[in-house]
Amino acid sequence: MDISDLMSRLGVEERYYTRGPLSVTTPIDGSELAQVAPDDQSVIDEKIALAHDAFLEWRSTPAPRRGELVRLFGDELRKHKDDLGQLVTIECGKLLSEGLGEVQEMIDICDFAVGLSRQLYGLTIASERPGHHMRESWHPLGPVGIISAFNFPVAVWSWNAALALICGDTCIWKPSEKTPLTALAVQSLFERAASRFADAPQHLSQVIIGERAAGEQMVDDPRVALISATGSTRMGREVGPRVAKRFGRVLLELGGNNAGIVAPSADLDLSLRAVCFAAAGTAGQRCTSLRRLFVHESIYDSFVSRLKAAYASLPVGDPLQEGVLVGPLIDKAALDRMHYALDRAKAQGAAITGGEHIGDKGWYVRPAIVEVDEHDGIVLEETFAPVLYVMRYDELNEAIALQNSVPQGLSSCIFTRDVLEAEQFLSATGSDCGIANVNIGPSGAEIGGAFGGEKETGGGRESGSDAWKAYMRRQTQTVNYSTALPLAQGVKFDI
Ligand code: UN1
Repeated sequence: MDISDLMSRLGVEERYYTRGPLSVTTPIDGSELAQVAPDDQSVIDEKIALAHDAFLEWRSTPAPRRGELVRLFGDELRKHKDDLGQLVTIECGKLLSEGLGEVQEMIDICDFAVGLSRQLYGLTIASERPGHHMRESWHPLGPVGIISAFNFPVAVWSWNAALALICGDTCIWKPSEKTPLTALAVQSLFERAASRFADAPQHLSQVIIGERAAGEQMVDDPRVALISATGSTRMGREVGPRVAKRFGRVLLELGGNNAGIVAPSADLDLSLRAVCFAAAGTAGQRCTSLRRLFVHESIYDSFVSRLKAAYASLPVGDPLQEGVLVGPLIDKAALDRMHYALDRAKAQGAAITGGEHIGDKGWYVRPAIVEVDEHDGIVLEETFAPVLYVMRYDELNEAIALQNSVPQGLSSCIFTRDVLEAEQFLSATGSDCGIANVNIGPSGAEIGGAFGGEKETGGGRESGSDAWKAYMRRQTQTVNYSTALPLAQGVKFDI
């Protein structure tokens, strides 16, 4: 596939993607798209130094001015939405509407960040001492290292970068080695925006191209104040302790094993569509993809047979083609992991529908429905593929307990028209996930909410709400505007 026109419209010079030992392929047909050169240790060191120097300047640019840069970047994204969206599809294999949707998500978070740049509110606090004034202020933190995954190659970076930039931080991005081209394109658009911003320091945002060692170098560097890492729990388990060792900050958004409950009163047409999108959409490669489904036994047989029929008719194929709903898996390793999961399920006595490898180019599969009796074994693991484990339930409490009984805690949902059930699901004794939805699948979140989850999902929150606070440092300030020196808690120290 020739991407040179696309890359040139996105402003990426040929030398960045036509030479180097790292081959970039498209999952659409497995062909090579480009070759990129990894940054060596000294280049990475230099980029971190530049990000640190840029931070020292950027932190004193007023926040609403910083917002102006993000606004200009949002303009570039609007102008290049079609090209960047197409490149996302070519590089990671999601549907074209999803590639475009991802760029839309970037535009949305830019808009959000621009507004936020005038709302980085602190607090005033009532002091117990006369003539004293207490307040809490938020200050820029430092360079932020962003690790992103192949499945959302640009949107997840933008959640972090747009907030970090308006918070006065600078960014260093280590994209997935499977998707460096979209990162180079975004970097080029960002540089265009920065060139239109009077007095922007250079090097506010940079990309590191490389494999695992490149990420490790960034993670271990004490100049990088925050590491925001999105990806597998395995990756987070390595990143977390490494950053903790140097007392850096982490924001982890890791794996999910997201469940849905279809209750007796559910709108079954709506539930069916939602389940198909959430479990088979994006070829099951969202961290929020639906992986486990609990269906009430009174509707199980009719609902699951409709689900199987819908699955059998899902158009699988080239994600650039109109009408296709399921694109390819990212690579052969993903296909192997899917087959491994299905083999284990079979060994557990599951009944499997679908799951076949389709065609001889790219890594296409028929999404699989796996009916299991026991909520155990492979069902407790996240497999990044369209595998949906389906189980019966009798009592809502029991379904909620099972949904919560996995190590991950990202997203969850219930389909019901019974307000008591819906509220129970959302209550303190309901879903234990960071995201809980009613009559919506677990995936496809908007940027306005805080995004992330509990337990092995890592606890971090990105994107909306007050997630910005992770990118700033909090300072408690006390000012004595009297001539006396009263001590807190009534302590006496008269000299
Ligand atoms: C991810 O899969 O890493 O909720 C992020 C969603 C998207 C983000 C997913 N907005 O599906």
